[in-house]
Amino acid sequence: MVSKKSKPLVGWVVGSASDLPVMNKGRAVLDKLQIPHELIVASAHRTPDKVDKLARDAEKRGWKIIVAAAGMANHLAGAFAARTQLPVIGLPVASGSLSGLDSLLSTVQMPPGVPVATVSIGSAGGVNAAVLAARILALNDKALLARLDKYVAGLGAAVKKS
Ligand code: RP5
Repeated sequence: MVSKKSKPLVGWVVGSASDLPVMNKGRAVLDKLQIPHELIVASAHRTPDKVDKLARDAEKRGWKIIVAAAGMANHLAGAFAARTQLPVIGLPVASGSLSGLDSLLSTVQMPPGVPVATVSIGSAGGVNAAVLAARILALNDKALLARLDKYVAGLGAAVKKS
């Protein structure tokens, strides 16, 4: 995304193609902030070898942060956090009969030493995953910090209008 030449700074992995619509708002924020990213479908349980390879190649691909989004008791974010020292943001998706509670718990309840920064369930969480990724990247990127400030100021303006 952003430019075909720029390496993706964020690897956004989803557990199933059926989860893709929930990702749109968050990915739109990354686009707005001009953060190059790539979207990949991979499941910790159904394509474990693909997840393993992605995690091990993450830094080679240019990724600085991983967003892992999936529904049910998915363990996708934890599978990445177990294999790389990159920060992992977990995004629970409400795709099962427990409306995302299963996903939330399997994402957030990590054992000590293997953190997953977990955001809220669904598209609002997707937006927060993108903004959190931007905040981490902005630690070393003043231009991005300026874009982030502008984005946050826009949020305030939206509240005033309503
Ligand atoms: C999870 O199982 C996926 O992330 C998805 O949310 C859920 C159902 O997957 P599909 O049956 O739609 O592929 O692993």
